Formats: sequence, structure tokens, C-alpha cells
Amino acid sequence: MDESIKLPQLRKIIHLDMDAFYASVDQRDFPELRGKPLAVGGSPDGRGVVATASYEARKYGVRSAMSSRKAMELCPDLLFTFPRFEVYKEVSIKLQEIFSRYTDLIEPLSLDEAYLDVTEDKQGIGSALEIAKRIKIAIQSELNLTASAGVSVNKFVAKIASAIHKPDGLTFIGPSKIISFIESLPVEKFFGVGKVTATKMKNLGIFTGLDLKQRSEKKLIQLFGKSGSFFYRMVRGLDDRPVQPGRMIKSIGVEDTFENDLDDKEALNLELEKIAQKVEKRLKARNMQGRTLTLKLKFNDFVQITRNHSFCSYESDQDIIYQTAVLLLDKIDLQDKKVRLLGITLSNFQSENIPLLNPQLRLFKD
Ligand code: DCP
Ligand code: MG
Repeated sequence: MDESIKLPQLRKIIHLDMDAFYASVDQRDFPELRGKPLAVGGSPDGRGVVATASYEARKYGVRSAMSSRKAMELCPDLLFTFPRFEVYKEVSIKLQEIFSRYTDLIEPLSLDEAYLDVTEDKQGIGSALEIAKRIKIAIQSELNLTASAGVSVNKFVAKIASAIHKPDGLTFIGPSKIISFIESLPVEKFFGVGKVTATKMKNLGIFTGLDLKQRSEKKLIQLFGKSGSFFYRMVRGLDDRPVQPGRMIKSIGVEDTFENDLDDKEALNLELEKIAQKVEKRLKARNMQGRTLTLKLKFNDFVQITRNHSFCSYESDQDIIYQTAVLLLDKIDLQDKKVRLLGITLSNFQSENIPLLNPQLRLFKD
């Protein structure tokens, strides 16, 4: 036998996600908020949406992206704080520093969430479970916060595992348990299965991983397009997507050069509306929201100017993008010149380290 032939090594992947991130940081910094139902974002006057809720508030059903009005109906004693993005960002940088003691293969998904590949860890610890434990202890003792971790041989299972025992959870799904774990998963847990796909699956009698596994790849593709072959592979534990540290997006924008230069504000606003629509589409395709909007304008003499506005929250909504761009445009003196190009860009994302999603995976969003 050729001794140089090696069996492929199983990877060791950790998915780590902070618990009620913004709310926990606020409760840490303001002791009077501890043990209380807290919403970060939104406001007690009923305006705006909740960015996240403390676990005390979740008992009442308060959730991320819920309107403040609804949240207060569910929990009349709910307290609100204004998000402190700079503080959350600082915590996120410290988290990255803790992760980097064990590996450089870190793929941040947002400020509070990352994949780590510890197949070969820097300290030669060898056990991914042990590394996850040490990371959780460091986060507790150095940052005074809790995280939940999932440990497995691929991203798909590690991510699902990290949510199982939240908050302060640690869940290890080893190679011998992977198949039965995936088979028993409700379909909603599969990446890319939103409400629409879940309903479609249930109408077809597909409720769990095992039900999915009993359909051929051809059938799944027929039913769900490209996502079908993703499901076919995931349900067999065949997830070889690497942990990718390098691929960052700093901004997302759209610009349009007009066939005929424009000088009429109404016509320009109409163009901004179309551009805002496209920007929203691009942001949503990547599940991203930005805090800074930049309006770019080029005159017919090729002089170019930009104007910025920073929001209080992360935004991706086309109406907000449009209205903000209109306000910025309104303040610009066109000096009787014509405009040949308009552009809108969003930047300052939740994480400066947001990786590009695998282009193939974008198709799996509902
Ligand atoms: N966030 C937001 N708007 C959303 C969802 C999240 O602004 N619609 C922000 C606030 C969260 C942070 O991102 O604190 C992290 O998001 P998570 O989905 O990880 O939620 P949490 O960390 O708050 O709670 P969990 O314990 O469920 O992870
Ligand atoms: Mg979290």
C-alpha cells in the first residue's frame, strides 16, 4: 500500500455567537439594566424597531426587528436604550483578538458572530471542544459577556449547534452524531429555508432532514432550483465550504449615467428613487445594512461632488435610502449646471469585516 496516501482529515469548525449582543453589552455597562427586560433600538414612544432584546424581554416575546409599539404591547415594563455602535464595535475587535490566539482562520459574519477553523490551532491544543471552552471563558473573564458556541466538522452543523443551548451554550456534534443530528433537524433550520420554502416543503410532506434525504437530487433541484442541490449535500453532511477570512465588502452602491443630462430636481429625484430600489436589492441579497449613505453627483462639466449622511441605525430600506438621498440632493446648489450622473452608496456595515457570501449561496435566500 502506498503510505503517502492520506485519508482526508476531518475539519474542526467552531461557530461562535454572542448572546443578546447589544443588550448584554448595555446591561454590562449599566448595572441598573441588569435582570430587566431591555430593548436596544426603537423607543418608548412607539417609533422605530428593536435591534435586539435582552433574554428577560424575550420571555415576553420581544424580538429583533419588531416594532417598538408591538414590543411594548407584549412587555409594558420594557426599557429602551439607544444603540452605542462604537462600543459594540470595540467589543467585536476584542473578540477577534481572543479568537486569534487560537487560529487565523476567522470568518466574521457580523459584529457578534464568526466561524473559526481550528483544525490546526496555534497552541497545539488539538481539541476544538477545549478551544471553544477556553474562548468562552476568556469572553466571560475579559469582556464580562457570554457567548454560545457550536463545534462540529463543518460550518452548517456548527452554526446550527451554536443556537441549541443559547444563552451561554456549548454544543458539540461529533462525527458519529452528525448524520442522526441532521436527519432529525426541522427543515426551518436549513440555511436558505425561510417561511416560503418551509411551507412549500411541508405541503410536500418534507418536515425534517430525513424527509429531505429521501428525495433524489434531481427531484430536489426540480422542486427548489439550485438550492435543491445544496439541500441534497447538506443533509448528507457534505459541506466543504471553507472558513474564509479574506473577503471583505466595504461598501455597496449603484450609480447611473443618464442618456441626457438632467437639471430638473423632480427628474433627478425620480432617478434617485430607481437607484435606491437597486441599492436595497443589492444590500438585501447580501443580508447587509449600512450606517452611512453617500450621494455622488457628477455635473456635465465632469466636476464631481459627494455628500454623506450617517443614520442612527443600520439601514437597507429603499424608502429611507431614497428620502435621505433626496434631502442631500436638495442641499446641493446646482448652479444652473446639468447633472450627468447620480449614485448612492451605503457603507459602514455592521462589521467592517463582512465577508462576501459565496455567490452561489445568495440564491438560497427566500
Ligand atoms: N441586530 C440588529 N437588527 C437585527 C438583528 C440583529 O441590529 N434585525 C443586531 C443586534 C444584535 C446583533 O445584531 O445584538 C447580533 O445579532 P444576533 O442575531 O446574533 O442576535 P443577538 O446577539 O442579539 O441575540 P442571540 O442571543 O439570539 O444571538
Ligand atoms: Mg448573537
